[in-house]
Amino acid sequence: MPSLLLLNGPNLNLLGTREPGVYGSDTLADVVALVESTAAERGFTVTSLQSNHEGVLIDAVHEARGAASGIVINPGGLTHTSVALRDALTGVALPFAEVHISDVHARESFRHHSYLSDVADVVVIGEGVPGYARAVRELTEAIGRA
Ligand code: CA2
Repeated sequence: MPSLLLLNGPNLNLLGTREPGVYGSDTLADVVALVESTAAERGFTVTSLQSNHEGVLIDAVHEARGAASGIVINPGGLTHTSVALRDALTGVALPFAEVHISDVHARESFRHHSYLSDVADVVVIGEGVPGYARAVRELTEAIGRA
């Protein structure tokens, strides 16, 4: 069965514990369950990783080559800083979806730029945790068309 890699970046392990006004009350476990069930409807399995470390996320992107058909990633704050994560994603040339729970464009100006969006196949911003399900649906559609 084809598979997706779900990556969540720094601080997303805190989901559901703080800042419910910004990120809602769902936990990271809820995110993983939603992505797994949405992917299963499309015939995909999911491997999931959350890390607070840029290099761990980059290694996971590299290891996805040959193992996954696509990547769903919420890079957290690395969205706004990491050329290295962008290079990893373009380097493996797997289709990927960038997800942000909050509406980054309605927040501080330093959150308005993403190093990933212009090379992402799918971008979902500001739809809360349900945005991960849309990302899976659109990414699996794109993989099916490729
Ligand atoms: O909206 C998103 O999903 C973000 O990627 C979340 C990042 C933030 O740096 C981006 O600008 C937008 C932060 C993730 C931190 O998540 C927390 C969740 C609950 C409590 C504290 C942090």
